[in-house]
Amino acid sequence: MKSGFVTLFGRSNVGKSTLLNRLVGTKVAITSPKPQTTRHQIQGVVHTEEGQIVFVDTPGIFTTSKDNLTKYLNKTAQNALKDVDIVVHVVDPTRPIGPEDKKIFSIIRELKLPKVLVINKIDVYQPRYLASFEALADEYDTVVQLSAKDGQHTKALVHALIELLPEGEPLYEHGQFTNLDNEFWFAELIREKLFLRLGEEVPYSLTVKVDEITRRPDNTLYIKARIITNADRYKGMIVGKGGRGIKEIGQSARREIENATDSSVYLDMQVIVNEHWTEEYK
Ligand SMILES: Nc1nc2c(ncn2[C@@H]2O[C@H](COP(=O)(O)OP(=O)(O)OP(=O)(O)O)[C@@H](O)[C@H]2O)c(=O)[nH]1
Ligand SMILES: [Mg+2]
Repeated sequence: MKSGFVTLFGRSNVGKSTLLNRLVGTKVAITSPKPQTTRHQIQGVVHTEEGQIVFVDTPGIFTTSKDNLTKYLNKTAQNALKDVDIVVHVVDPTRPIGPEDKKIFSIIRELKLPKVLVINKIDVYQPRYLASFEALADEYDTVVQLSAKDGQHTKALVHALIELLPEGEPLYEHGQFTNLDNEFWFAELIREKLFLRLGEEVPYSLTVKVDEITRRPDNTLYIKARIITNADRYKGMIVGKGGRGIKEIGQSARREIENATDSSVYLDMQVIVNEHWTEEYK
Protein backbone atom coordinates (compact mmCIF):
# COMPACT_ATOMS: atom_id res chain seq x y z
CA MET A 1 0.00 0.00 0.00
CA LYS A 2 1.00 3.59 -0.66
CA SER A 3 0.06 6.45 1.64
CA GLY A 4 1.01 10.00 2.48
CA PHE A 5 0.25 13.70 2.56
CA VAL A 6 -0.10 15.84 -0.55
CA THR A 7 -0.34 19.61 -0.16
CA LEU A 8 -2.40 21.63 -2.63
CA PHE A 9 -0.51 24.89 -2.96
CA GLY A 10 -1.15 27.90 -5.19
CA ARG A 11 -2.35 31.45 -5.49
CA SER A 12 -5.90 32.38 -4.49
CA ASN A 13 -8.78 31.40 -6.73
CA VAL A 14 -6.98 28.79 -8.85
CA GLY A 15 -9.44 26.12 -7.66
CA LYS A 16 -7.53 24.25 -4.92
CA SER A 17 -10.61 23.71 -2.77
CA THR A 18 -12.79 22.82 -5.75
CA LEU A 19 -10.16 20.24 -6.72
CA LEU A 20 -10.04 18.84 -3.18
CA ASN A 21 -13.82 18.36 -3.18
CA ARG A 22 -13.75 16.77 -6.62
CA LEU A 23 -10.99 14.33 -5.62
CA VAL A 24 -12.58 13.37 -2.32
CA GLY A 25 -15.99 13.11 -3.98
CA THR A 26 -17.76 15.12 -1.31
CA LYS A 27 -17.60 18.72 -0.13
CA VAL A 28 -14.96 19.12 2.56
CA ALA A 29 -13.84 22.67 1.76
CA ILE A 30 -15.86 25.77 0.94
CA THR A 31 -15.25 27.55 -2.38
CA SER A 32 -16.14 30.91 -3.91
CA PRO A 33 -15.19 33.17 -6.82
CA LYS A 34 -13.56 35.55 -4.31
CA PRO A 35 -9.88 35.29 -3.36
CA GLN A 36 -8.80 34.20 0.13
CA THR A 37 -11.81 31.95 0.69
CA THR A 38 -9.86 29.21 2.46
CA ARG A 39 -8.39 30.23 5.83
CA HIS A 40 -7.19 26.95 7.33
CA GLN A 41 -5.42 23.75 6.41
CA ILE A 42 -8.14 21.28 5.56
CA GLN A 43 -7.52 17.59 5.04
CA GLY A 44 -9.48 15.49 2.57
CA VAL A 45 -8.83 11.79 2.08
CA VAL A 46 -8.89 9.77 -1.12
CA HIS A 47 -9.07 6.00 -0.63
CA THR A 48 -8.04 3.84 -3.60
CA GLU A 49 -7.13 0.18 -4.02
CA GLU A 50 -3.47 1.10 -4.36
CA GLY A 51 -3.36 3.33 -1.31
CA GLN A 52 -4.52 6.42 0.50
CA ILE A 53 -3.84 10.06 -0.31
CA VAL A 54 -4.39 12.69 2.36
CA PHE A 55 -4.73 16.04 0.58
CA VAL A 56 -4.03 19.21 2.54
CA ASP A 57 -5.91 22.23 1.15
CA THR A 58 -4.32 25.57 1.97
CA PRO A 59 -5.15 29.29 1.83
CA GLY A 60 -4.10 30.90 -1.46
CA ILE A 61 -0.77 32.70 -1.55
CA PHE A 62 -1.59 36.40 -1.90
CA THR A 63 0.96 39.16 -2.46
CA THR A 64 -1.15 42.23 -3.17
CA SER A 65 -2.04 43.13 0.43
CA LYS A 66 -0.05 43.08 3.64
CA ASP A 67 -2.76 43.02 6.33
CA ASN A 68 -2.60 40.63 9.28
CA LEU A 69 -5.12 38.21 7.82
CA THR A 70 -3.11 37.93 4.58
CA LYS A 71 0.13 37.38 6.51
CA TYR A 72 -1.59 34.68 8.55
CA LEU A 73 -3.01 33.00 5.44
CA ASN A 74 0.35 32.98 3.64
CA LYS A 75 2.03 31.56 6.75
CA THR A 76 -0.67 28.89 7.18
CA ALA A 77 -0.18 27.83 3.56
CA GLN A 78 3.60 27.65 3.87
CA ASN A 79 3.37 25.66 7.12
CA ALA A 80 1.44 23.03 5.18
CA LEU A 81 4.60 22.23 3.21
CA LYS A 82 6.33 20.79 6.27
CA ASP A 83 6.35 17.03 6.75
CA VAL A 84 4.41 16.23 3.60
CA ASP A 85 5.29 13.79 0.84
CA ILE A 86 4.36 15.68 -2.33
CA VAL A 87 3.56 19.28 -3.20
CA VAL A 88 1.01 20.01 -5.91
CA HIS A 89 1.28 23.49 -7.41
CA VAL A 90 -2.16 24.38 -8.77
CA VAL A 91 -2.28 27.06 -11.47
CA ASP A 92 -5.01 28.82 -13.41
CA PRO A 93 -4.49 29.19 -17.19
CA THR A 94 -7.32 31.71 -17.50
CA ARG A 95 -4.86 34.29 -16.16
CA PRO A 96 -1.18 35.05 -16.89
CA ILE A 97 1.55 33.82 -14.53
CA GLY A 98 1.30 36.19 -11.57
CA PRO A 99 3.69 37.46 -8.90
CA GLU A 100 2.17 34.86 -6.55
CA ASP A 101 3.16 32.06 -8.92
CA LYS A 102 6.70 33.44 -9.00
CA LYS A 103 6.79 33.51 -5.21
CA ILE A 104 5.51 29.93 -5.16
CA PHE A 105 8.21 28.78 -7.62
CA SER A 106 10.86 30.21 -5.33
CA ILE A 107 9.35 28.53 -2.26
CA ILE A 108 8.93 25.09 -3.75
CA ARG A 109 12.22 25.09 -5.62
CA GLU A 110 13.89 24.75 -2.19
CA LEU A 111 11.83 21.72 -1.20
CA LYS A 112 13.31 18.24 -1.45
CA LEU A 113 9.98 16.66 -2.41
CA PRO A 114 8.31 15.40 -5.56
CA LYS A 115 6.56 18.33 -7.23
CA VAL A 116 3.50 18.13 -9.42
CA LEU A 117 2.11 20.94 -11.56
CA VAL A 118 -1.66 20.89 -11.92
CA ILE A 119 -2.97 23.13 -14.67
CA ASN A 120 -6.62 23.46 -13.63
CA LYS A 121 -9.62 24.98 -15.45
CA ILE A 122 -8.85 23.35 -18.81
CA ASP A 123 -12.56 23.72 -19.53
CA VAL A 124 -12.00 27.49 -19.89
CA TYR A 125 -8.25 28.08 -20.43
CA GLN A 126 -6.58 30.82 -22.54
CA PRO A 127 -4.14 29.14 -24.98
CA ARG A 128 -1.31 31.66 -24.49
CA TYR A 129 -1.45 31.38 -20.69
CA LEU A 130 -1.66 27.61 -20.87
CA ALA A 131 1.47 27.60 -23.05
CA SER A 132 3.34 29.74 -20.51
CA PHE A 133 2.57 27.24 -17.74
CA GLU A 134 3.42 24.26 -19.99
CA ALA A 135 6.83 25.82 -20.56
CA LEU A 136 7.56 25.28 -16.84
CA ALA A 137 7.13 21.50 -17.05
CA ASP A 138 10.86 20.79 -16.51
CA GLU A 139 10.65 22.14 -12.98
CA TYR A 140 8.19 19.41 -11.95
CA ASP A 141 8.15 15.61 -11.71
CA THR A 142 4.75 15.44 -13.40
CA VAL A 143 2.31 17.84 -15.07
CA VAL A 144 -1.43 17.12 -15.19
CA GLN A 145 -3.98 19.27 -16.99
CA LEU A 146 -7.47 18.87 -15.61
CA SER A 147 -10.73 20.51 -14.71
CA ALA A 148 -11.76 20.41 -11.07
CA LYS A 149 -15.12 21.78 -12.10
CA ASP A 150 -16.18 19.06 -14.55
CA GLY A 151 -13.83 16.31 -13.35
CA GLN A 152 -11.83 15.84 -16.61
CA HIS A 153 -8.51 14.04 -15.98
CA THR A 154 -8.70 14.15 -12.18
CA LYS A 155 -8.16 10.37 -12.11
CA ALA A 156 -4.87 10.91 -13.96
CA LEU A 157 -3.74 13.09 -11.06
CA VAL A 158 -4.65 10.43 -8.50
CA HIS A 159 -2.67 7.79 -10.44
CA ALA A 160 0.35 10.06 -10.77
CA LEU A 161 0.31 10.82 -7.04
CA ILE A 162 -0.04 7.18 -6.02
CA GLU A 163 3.07 6.45 -8.13
CA LEU A 164 5.03 9.17 -6.33
CA LEU A 165 3.89 8.34 -2.77
CA PRO A 166 5.99 6.18 -0.44
CA GLU A 167 4.89 2.76 0.83
CA GLY A 168 2.92 3.09 4.03
CA GLU A 169 -0.06 2.16 6.16
CA PRO A 170 -3.36 4.06 5.80
CA LEU A 171 -3.44 7.28 7.86
CA TYR A 172 -7.23 7.49 8.07
CA GLU A 173 -9.80 4.80 8.71
CA HIS A 174 -11.86 3.47 5.86
CA GLY A 175 -14.86 5.73 5.19
CA GLN A 176 -13.31 8.76 6.90
CA PHE A 177 -12.87 11.73 4.58
CA THR A 178 -11.72 14.67 6.65
CA ASN A 179 -10.27 15.94 9.93
CA LEU A 180 -12.96 18.58 10.48
CA ASP A 181 -15.36 18.66 13.40
CA ASN A 182 -18.97 19.76 12.98
CA GLU A 183 -18.51 23.11 14.76
CA PHE A 184 -15.84 24.10 12.27
CA TRP A 185 -17.65 22.64 9.28
CA PHE A 186 -21.00 24.35 9.94
CA ALA A 187 -19.22 27.67 10.58
CA GLU A 188 -17.43 27.25 7.24
CA LEU A 189 -20.70 26.60 5.40
CA ILE A 190 -22.17 29.80 6.87
CA ARG A 191 -19.01 31.69 5.93
CA GLU A 192 -19.30 30.38 2.37
CA LYS A 193 -22.82 31.78 2.04
CA LEU A 194 -21.55 35.13 3.33
CA PHE A 195 -18.69 35.07 0.80
CA LEU A 196 -21.08 34.27 -2.02
CA ARG A 197 -23.64 36.88 -1.09
CA LEU A 198 -21.68 39.89 0.09
CA GLY A 199 -19.70 42.48 -1.90
CA GLU A 200 -15.98 42.89 -2.20
CA GLU A 201 -14.70 43.90 1.23
CA VAL A 202 -17.30 42.51 3.63
CA PRO A 203 -16.24 38.84 3.55
CA TYR A 204 -12.77 39.85 4.76
CA SER A 205 -14.25 41.75 7.67
CA LEU A 206 -15.88 38.73 9.25
CA THR A 207 -15.50 35.34 10.83
CA VAL A 208 -18.07 32.75 11.97
CA LYS A 209 -18.13 30.73 15.20
CA VAL A 210 -20.49 27.91 16.08
CA ASP A 211 -21.02 27.82 19.85
CA GLU A 212 -23.56 25.06 20.25
CA ILE A 213 -24.85 22.02 18.39
CA THR A 214 -27.64 20.16 20.17
CA ARG A 215 -29.81 17.29 18.99
CA ARG A 216 -33.29 18.14 20.28
CA PRO A 217 -35.87 15.54 21.41
CA ASP A 218 -37.80 16.01 18.13
CA ASN A 219 -34.51 15.10 16.35
CA THR A 220 -33.96 18.65 15.02
CA LEU A 221 -30.37 19.80 15.04
CA TYR A 222 -30.13 23.11 16.91
CA ILE A 223 -27.10 25.17 15.84
CA LYS A 224 -26.15 28.44 17.50
CA ALA A 225 -23.73 30.58 15.49
CA ARG A 226 -22.16 34.01 15.70
CA ILE A 227 -21.11 36.09 12.72
CA ILE A 228 -18.42 38.40 14.05
CA THR A 229 -17.50 41.50 12.08
CA ASN A 230 -15.25 44.56 12.52
CA ALA A 231 -17.67 47.45 12.29
CA ASP A 232 -21.30 48.51 12.54
CA ARG A 233 -21.47 49.36 8.86
CA TYR A 234 -20.51 45.79 7.95
CA LYS A 235 -23.05 44.47 10.40
CA GLY A 236 -25.66 46.58 8.60
CA MET A 237 -24.63 45.10 5.24
CA ILE A 238 -24.78 41.54 6.57
CA VAL A 239 -28.16 41.98 8.24
CA GLY A 240 -29.57 43.85 5.23
CA LYS A 241 -32.78 45.86 4.90
CA GLY A 242 -35.37 44.58 7.35
CA GLY A 243 -33.10 41.61 8.12
CA ARG A 244 -33.54 40.22 4.62
CA GLY A 245 -29.83 39.60 4.05
CA ILE A 246 -29.23 37.54 7.14
CA LYS A 247 -32.45 35.65 6.53
CA GLU A 248 -31.34 34.55 3.06
CA ILE A 249 -27.88 33.63 4.28
CA GLY A 250 -29.45 31.62 7.09
CA GLN A 251 -31.79 29.83 4.72
CA SER A 252 -29.12 28.76 2.27
CA ALA A 253 -26.76 27.64 5.04
CA ARG A 254 -29.56 25.75 6.78
CA ARG A 255 -30.55 23.99 3.56
CA GLU A 256 -27.03 22.82 2.95
CA ILE A 257 -26.53 21.63 6.53
CA GLU A 258 -29.85 19.79 6.31
CA ASN A 259 -28.75 17.98 3.15
CA ALA A 260 -25.35 17.16 4.62
CA THR A 261 -26.72 15.85 7.93
CA ASP A 262 -29.98 14.44 6.61
CA SER A 263 -31.96 16.02 9.43
CA SER A 264 -33.96 19.17 10.00
CA VAL A 265 -31.93 22.08 11.31
CA TYR A 266 -32.74 25.12 13.41
CA LEU A 267 -30.05 27.70 12.75
CA ASP A 268 -29.89 30.42 15.38
CA MET A 269 -27.61 33.19 14.06
CA GLN A 270 -26.47 36.42 15.63
CA VAL A 271 -24.37 39.17 14.05
CA ILE A 272 -22.03 40.91 16.48
CA VAL A 273 -19.33 43.56 16.18
CA ASN A 274 -15.89 42.88 17.58
CA GLU A 275 -13.05 44.69 15.89
CA HIS A 276 -10.50 42.41 17.57
CA TRP A 277 -11.58 39.16 15.90
CA THR A 278 -8.60 39.17 13.54
CA GLU A 279 -6.26 38.90 16.53
CA GLU A 280 -6.62 35.13 16.45
CA TYR A 281 -5.18 35.30 12.94
CA LYS A 282 -1.66 36.17 13.96
N1 LIG B 1 -14.29 26.91 -15.05
C1 LIG B 1 -13.70 26.40 -13.98
N2 LIG B 1 -13.81 27.04 -12.79
C2 LIG B 1 -13.21 26.50 -11.72
C3 LIG B 1 -12.49 25.29 -11.79
N3 LIG B 1 -12.00 25.02 -10.55
C4 LIG B 1 -12.43 26.02 -9.76
N4 LIG B 1 -13.15 26.92 -10.43
C5 LIG B 1 -13.78 28.15 -9.91
O1 LIG B 1 -12.76 29.02 -9.44
C6 LIG B 1 -13.21 29.76 -8.30
C7 LIG B 1 -12.26 29.59 -7.13
O2 LIG B 1 -12.32 28.25 -6.69
P1 LIG B 1 -11.78 27.82 -5.24
O3 LIG B 1 -11.78 26.33 -5.24
O4 LIG B 1 -12.52 28.52 -4.16
O5 LIG B 1 -10.29 28.39 -5.34
P2 LIG B 1 -9.11 28.29 -4.24
O6 LIG B 1 -7.84 28.11 -4.99
O7 LIG B 1 -9.43 27.28 -3.21
O8 LIG B 1 -9.14 29.77 -3.65
P3 LIG B 1 -8.63 30.29 -2.17
O9 LIG B 1 -9.25 29.43 -1.13
O10 LIG B 1 -9.15 31.69 -2.11
O11 LIG B 1 -7.15 30.23 -2.21
C8 LIG B 1 -14.63 29.26 -8.01
O12 LIG B 1 -15.53 30.16 -8.58
C9 LIG B 1 -14.65 27.91 -8.70
O13 LIG B 1 -15.95 27.52 -9.11
C10 LIG B 1 -12.39 24.62 -13.06
O14 LIG B 1 -11.80 23.56 -13.23
N5 LIG B 1 -13.02 25.24 -14.10
MG1 LIG C 1 -9.71 27.45 -1.19
